[in-house]
Amino acid sequence: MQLPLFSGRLLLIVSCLIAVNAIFSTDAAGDGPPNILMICIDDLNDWVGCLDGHPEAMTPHIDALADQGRLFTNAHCAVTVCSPSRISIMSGLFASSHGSYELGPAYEDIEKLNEVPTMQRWFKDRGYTTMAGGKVLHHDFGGRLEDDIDINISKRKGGPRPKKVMNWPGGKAWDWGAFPPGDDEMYDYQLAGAAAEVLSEKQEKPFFLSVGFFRPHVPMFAPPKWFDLFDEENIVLPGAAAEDMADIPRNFQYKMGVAPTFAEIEAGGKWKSMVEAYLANTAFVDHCVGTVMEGLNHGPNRDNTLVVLWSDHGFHLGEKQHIAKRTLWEESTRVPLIFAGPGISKGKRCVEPVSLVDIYPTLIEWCGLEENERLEGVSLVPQIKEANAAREVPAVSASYFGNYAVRSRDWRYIRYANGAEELYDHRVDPDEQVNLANAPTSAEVKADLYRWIPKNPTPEVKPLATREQVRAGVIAP
Ligand SMILES: [Ca+2]
Ligand SMILES: [Ca+2]
Repeated sequence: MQLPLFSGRLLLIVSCLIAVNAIFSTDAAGDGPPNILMICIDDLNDWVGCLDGHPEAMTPHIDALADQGRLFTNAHCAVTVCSPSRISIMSGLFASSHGSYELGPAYEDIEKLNEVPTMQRWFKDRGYTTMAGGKVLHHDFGGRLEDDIDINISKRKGGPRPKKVMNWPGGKAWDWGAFPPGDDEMYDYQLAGAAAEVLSEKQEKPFFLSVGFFRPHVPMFAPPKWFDLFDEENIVLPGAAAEDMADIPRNFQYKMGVAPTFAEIEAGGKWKSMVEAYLANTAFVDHCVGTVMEGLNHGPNRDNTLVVLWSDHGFHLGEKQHIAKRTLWEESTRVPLIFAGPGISKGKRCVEPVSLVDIYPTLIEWCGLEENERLEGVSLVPQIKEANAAREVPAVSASYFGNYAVRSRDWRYIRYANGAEELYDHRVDPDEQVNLANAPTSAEVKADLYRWIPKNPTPEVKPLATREQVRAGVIAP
């Protein structure tokens, strides 16, 4: 049916245009609302120069970005594994609301998220062109989310890998080494080039570009030149004292079987080699960040683009006798989080505890978009404007159903599903070596932090298998 002039539909379009113009006019530069460049990194812990996690970390581009804007030095993921961490970031909800703690199911298959728009969708519905490439959501934007992204700039992620095992036989996931010969064969590097190209062009509408790098996630293959930066024999190893484990309660990490154990890596004589590979892969991904930033800084969008960089969770390389992720200690939860762009003062750091679920409400507030009332994070705009702005809410992380860590400015409190506890005072114990949970003087601080642990969480969408229940300490081995 042909619509008559000034029909309801046309009036709707006209009023939408007025609304969009109203947003445009709020921008000081008069160029419209800011674009968003979101750089997502996979499994990057605090081994970046600006977070002082490892003395040999070589991350000049991430450090430069931190110097340009606001580095959050006490930022933590919502769940310490890829898929649920990213679902929390993109939905703005904690796992206690969406119920995902493992690698599946995908966002679009989670019932509790049926009516919950991704942040990309929220921006798209308010006038933005959405572009994405690489690993943003763990399972990509599939099913009903397919339309959330207007333009896919690169779908490849993770590769390539050599035909033969180089250092660690671990099926598809595990292994590491100097491969392939050149950067241009790396999918992350190709993605960085595609993103830089997009950023070097003037876009008609404001854009939200999500760029998801896969390294330093395993398998840790990167070209030889990145390994050449480090000396395996003399590499600095993290602290991994066995006696540190003496005051830790029985918890799921005793039965963790997802990654090689620390004992296996050490017995295989591969600890130094693995630490070197992680540093080399991190240096490589930092180079990719630099390529993207060069595209932005030499293009027409530089003065009207907000950059946010995050990693989905941390990574152990021996600390607490553990390899990889999924624990509730600082190594697993702490991540780089940086906001930079016009209007953000340079080089000041925020030490308040913040969560990756805070990104969604922050971007909405910064860009002046309509609020999304479902969001469970707290906007970081006060801390972006003034690095010392106080904040009451701590960062809460989860691992498997019913296990939580609460990180305040000074403390980490961990409570496992079986009731076991840990408490660390970061003012004097940044490596979390002395568990104060049973000290009589800890009662007050524990009670204060316990308040933030979710009390009636949504049941897990994919119930734990028996093996995982054992791991989680819910049932006996
Ligand atoms: Ca990850
Ligand atoms: Ca200890």
